[in-house]
Amino acid sequence: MAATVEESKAHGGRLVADRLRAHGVTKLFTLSGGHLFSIYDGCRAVGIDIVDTRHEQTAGFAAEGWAKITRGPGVCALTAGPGVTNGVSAVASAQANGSPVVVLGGRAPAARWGQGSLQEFDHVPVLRSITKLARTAESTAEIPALLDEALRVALEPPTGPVFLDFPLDHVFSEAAAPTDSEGGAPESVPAADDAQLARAVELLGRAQRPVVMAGSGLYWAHGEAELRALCDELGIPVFLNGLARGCVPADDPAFFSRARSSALKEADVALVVGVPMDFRLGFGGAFGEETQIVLAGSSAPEIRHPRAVAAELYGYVPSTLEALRRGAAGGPDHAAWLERLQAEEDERRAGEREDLADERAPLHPMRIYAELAAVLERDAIVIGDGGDFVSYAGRMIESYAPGCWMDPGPYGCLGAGPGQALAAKLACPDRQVCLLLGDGAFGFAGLEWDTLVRHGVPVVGVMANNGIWGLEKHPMEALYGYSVAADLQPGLRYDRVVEALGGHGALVERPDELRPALEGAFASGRPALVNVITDPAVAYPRRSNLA
Ligand SMILES: Cc1ncc(C[n+]2csc(CCOP(=O)(O)OP(=O)(O)O)c2C)c(N)n1
Ligand SMILES: [Mg+2]
Repeated sequence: MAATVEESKAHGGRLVADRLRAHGVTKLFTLSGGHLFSIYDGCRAVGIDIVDTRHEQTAGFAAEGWAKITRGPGVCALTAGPGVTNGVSAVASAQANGSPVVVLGGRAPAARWGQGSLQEFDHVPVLRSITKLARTAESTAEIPALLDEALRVALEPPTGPVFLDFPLDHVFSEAAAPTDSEGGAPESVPAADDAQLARAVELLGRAQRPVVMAGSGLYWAHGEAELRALCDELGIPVFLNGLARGCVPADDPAFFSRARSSALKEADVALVVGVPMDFRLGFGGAFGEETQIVLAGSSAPEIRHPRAVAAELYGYVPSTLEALRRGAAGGPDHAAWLERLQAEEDERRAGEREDLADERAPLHPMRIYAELAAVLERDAIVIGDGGDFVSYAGRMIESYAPGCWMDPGPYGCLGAGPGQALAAKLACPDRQVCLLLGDGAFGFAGLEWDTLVRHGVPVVGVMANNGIWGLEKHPMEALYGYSVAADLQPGLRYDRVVEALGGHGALVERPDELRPALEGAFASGRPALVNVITDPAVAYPRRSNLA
């Protein structure tokens, strides 16, 4: 007797959840809305955890945090209209960071489109400019294929966010469920061009003063082992920014940070891996005029080169780096160059000691980093959300493994921290997750301590509470001699806010109170905030604020 396979049917939300599950998704970050109910029902049925936040921006930033920590897709579901528009900053941030975030939107019913349904808004034109793909499901039946395509596109280099929305009528209706359960893998990345590679090998092999500058693209391409081998074996000093921090551990002999500006200026050859020549590299001006630039990445940068480059290596980054290591071996000795940079590195670090030991009350923000260094474990995940306080963190926090440092990235959106911390701790429950916060930054998403409490996620927040929007107040005063819109309430008890939300709070007014407060916060096993009152007179020494 011939077997007849009875086609199974499922509602649109279940079809969404099935495809997410097939691609290994285990968490859905969201804030409730009726347009999403069938997606929740589907997730519940297939065992995807639903993590609900207090604002859609946090659901978006949590999805991005998940993507950053796991290097897999981070998924959020935002309800129709205001839910989606509330998530827009997080999506723009994911776009700037190359984070493979999958945003699922509710949508007013297709059958009544244009007649003014509740929360009717055409998201796609808004989202198209900040995603790799933005589409509306035109029927229930096309949902599985649409999900597969979206996930593939998000993960293909250059990785980045995608958006799908689901009209209420389609997502609540039924269609045939595909029988296969395979998640479609992204296409494999081709190798870099041979001629360009030969040119790069020749340049690097002859370089007297080479440097490597690597950024987020290295991390997304899983190139850390090959980068480290290249730098260690060839004796090339390496500087890291963005998500590349930790890809070469801070105690590796090739790792440098303080000597960056002179190293990049004096380098004869700079290998620039997975980082655009944007404002962080002075639009290319961070390198010397004579520096020959070799660009490497999974794909060509989206912004045009601000200066001429000597070779361009676009393709599978690990094999590019390995080919460079093999090809450029046996070149000039770089010992003198490394020594010269090490001397500068040591001198600059010595210059920080005074601030690290500063005894003032309210505290110098640098003192917080001295105490934190003693409390943080080697694999702690540290997240920055704020202005000056986070600039100090960028300098002072050492990362020893990939994915240990998160900040908003070049889009610089305050309020990203709590969502990223929520996701990081859910992804890595056994590791410390420390959220460094400005008092200003707290205002954007501070209520998410409720989310952390409800979901039992013991993130430890450490706030530098200077009572001002420090990164704006000091520059405005320098420019105009006065400042407006730059003051907050001094000494505000944000720790009590966190206590009221069900977390652990501590107030620190003097340096000697800090260490026990930090230890107590980590030991509490609860979402915590250590509210450190810091000196508003201290401004981060920076050259430029906006460029
Ligand atoms: C969403 C958003 N709004 C405004 C800004 C501009 N901005 C950048 S840093 C900063 C000050 C942050 O103050 P705080 O978090 O208290 O840190 P501090 O500089 O005082 O250490 C502001 C307002 C921004 N980057 N993002
Ligand atoms: Mg502040």
